[in-house]
Amino acid sequence: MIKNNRIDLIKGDITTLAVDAIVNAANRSLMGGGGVDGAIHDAAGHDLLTECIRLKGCDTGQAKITSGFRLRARYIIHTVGPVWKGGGNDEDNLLGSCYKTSLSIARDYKLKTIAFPNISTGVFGFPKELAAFIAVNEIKRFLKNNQLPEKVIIVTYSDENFDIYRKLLAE
Ligand code: AR6
Repeated sequence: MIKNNRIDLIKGDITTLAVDAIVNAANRSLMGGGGVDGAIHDAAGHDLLTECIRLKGCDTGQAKITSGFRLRARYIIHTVGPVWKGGGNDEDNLLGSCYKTSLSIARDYKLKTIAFPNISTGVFGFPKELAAFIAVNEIKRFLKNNQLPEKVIIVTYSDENFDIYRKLLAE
């Protein structure tokens, strides 16, 4: 684990964390899927799908909150990252917006700890280095301007992403 003031970096399974909220890298339907989304739905149980159906989807770059159900996390903030289409389709801003809107929801719910996966870097194909650069910039900017959340945990799942973030956070 690497600690950088209010940002921690870990490698592991986000579904196991005892934090106020974990962020889900969902799709616009909010009906579940593969990757981290599938893992979160599996771990939280079927009641999560029932609550997600009531939300009637979510736009790319936006976020919606649900209970954490059977997770150790109290809440799940579902955000929809952009699908990478080459970079000319506002992908950077939309990815930044995922971090910003998720952090805003956490602040409005007065949450102290929030854990993020590496949104869009799996099935959605966003280049990993660029995604990490955007994530760290947005998180740092938000923390500078807000007292809550107190702590952001970046959860990487691969050695490759862990190394990318470790270098970025050391700068
Ligand atoms: N804990 C932490 N990170 C994980 C876990 C886990 N348990 N499982 C995977 N990752 P992806 P996306 C990492 O594909 O690119 C789904 O089908 C993974 O290694 O989950 O935003 C949705 O329903 C990668 O670095 O999300 C959408 O349709 C990161 O999580 C679509 O995929 C994100 O990979 C979203 O694609």
